[in-house]
Amino acid sequence: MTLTFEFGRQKYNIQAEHATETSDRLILHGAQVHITLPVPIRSYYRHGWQSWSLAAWLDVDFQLPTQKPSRLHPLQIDPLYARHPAPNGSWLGAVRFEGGKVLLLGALDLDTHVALHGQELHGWYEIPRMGHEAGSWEWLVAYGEETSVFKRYADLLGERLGIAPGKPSPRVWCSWYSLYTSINEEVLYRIFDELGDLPLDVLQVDDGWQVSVGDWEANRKFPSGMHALAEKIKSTGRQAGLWLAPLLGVKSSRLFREHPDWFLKDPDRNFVSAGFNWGEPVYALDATHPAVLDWLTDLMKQVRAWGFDYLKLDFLYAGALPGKRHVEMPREAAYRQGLKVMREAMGKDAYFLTCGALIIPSIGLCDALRIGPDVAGTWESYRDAVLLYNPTTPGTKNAIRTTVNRLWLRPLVATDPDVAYFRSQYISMTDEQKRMLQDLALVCNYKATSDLPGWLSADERNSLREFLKSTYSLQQVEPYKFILNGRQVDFSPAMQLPEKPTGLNALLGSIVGWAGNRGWVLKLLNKSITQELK
Ligand code: 9PG
Repeated sequence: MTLTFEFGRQKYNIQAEHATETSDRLILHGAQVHITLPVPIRSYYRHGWQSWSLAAWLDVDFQLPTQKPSRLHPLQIDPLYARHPAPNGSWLGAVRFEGGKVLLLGALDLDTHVALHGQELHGWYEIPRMGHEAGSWEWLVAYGEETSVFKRYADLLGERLGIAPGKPSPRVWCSWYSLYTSINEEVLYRIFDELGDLPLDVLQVDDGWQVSVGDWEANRKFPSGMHALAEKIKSTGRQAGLWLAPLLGVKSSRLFREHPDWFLKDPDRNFVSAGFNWGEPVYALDATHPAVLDWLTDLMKQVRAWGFDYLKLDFLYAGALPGKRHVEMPREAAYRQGLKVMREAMGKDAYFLTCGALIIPSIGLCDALRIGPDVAGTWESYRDAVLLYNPTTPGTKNAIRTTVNRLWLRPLVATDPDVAYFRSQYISMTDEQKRMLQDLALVCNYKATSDLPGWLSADERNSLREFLKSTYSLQQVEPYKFILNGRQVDFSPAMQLPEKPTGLNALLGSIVGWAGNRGWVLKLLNKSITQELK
């Protein structure tokens, strides 16, 4: 039915099954809702599906490109909507009018999507739930200042999904953004010693320790084993952290060879692609399969028994890819069930960081959530920003843009902006750019670095120490501007989006996009990334 509501002295026509209104909020009910916007809009807030997907305010005439190469879609966006013709996003959407006021349409449950069709916001539940009464499909409509509108949405999400227990955010050293997969026992043990008395709480071993993606055992580079690795970390007075991608498997893994039936397939019985990484295609476990849930439980218990108390579970989007599941259920509900099982198995006292993770469906189950793409030693790359105009690839500008546009999640979960850099070696960012990333860590209250002690000058080591020790007062003055300890911090320089290439760049972009779909090219790129800083 069509209902009429007034916001900012304008009448809005809304189609929904019904609505309930209180003084500060309007809740719509319906598997499909439509809001006709009576005044011109200036920009649209699109909210990406998983950690690395773009969250940003887009000018109304800005067309987000279909990302290239398409083989990497699962790593960057919700692949189901990769070619959706209208501006769209997961769970919520918002518009900003001339004058600055914002109207937000936000789902209060999973498996939901919002798109903007001209002057109409459309929200829908992907699969009307079995066993759900019509009318329990809920949406918040909120109008007003941007920060207050998003706060109202966060509050309601917290009521429904729960909020993180609010453990103090640990200060983390993570091996990825210096060593990438080139880690080994000897190198790490030396670094752990060299970190000396820097005020760090967790030393987290990232990708590179495992036999294979799917086979989560120490590889030959860790002859003393995982228990010894955790012990070594703990002997320095810190907690041991470990990275895993528990919902992924590559075909060359023992896991895949022994249990191909555990992997997600499409209705034509082909394995569903979870993207391409580590030089090969990657596939997704079906987290509705009881044997998979048992296996995940055992894996989490094993990692805890080795002595790791901080778990960075990565590439989690794999648990929600479209496909035909062992138990038929909406894909994000399946994701949440998988996450819940892993959380229970690791125990509440473990610190649980989700990464490559669906944003809203992770709320209430983890302690911290990565809310942007990976940072890198570069601000942006010619290939990704100019040729491919891709806003989701690893790079500091992309990371800051999406992270800042997701700061409204702070009341719900610890928000991880990825690591900050203090080194000047093996990096091509200006001091201002490095500073922006450090400031973002303070705004997020999540401090991490990957810098190797041997790469830091005495001054840089001192700056890192001060950063780790610092306490601060924070005041938000505009969506992208803060006062941090009396100093103004402005993230606007990271907000601009890559532009559509023209001329030669457009031609080169098509070639690179095409080439990027060939496995051998991606394999070469993967190699160059991991060898970049050796
Ligand atoms: C380890 C890394 C680090 C990092 C994670 C994740 O191909 N990709 O698009 C792609 C995106 C992110 C990514 C790797 C590949 O990084 O965010 O912190 O743990 O995995 O492999």
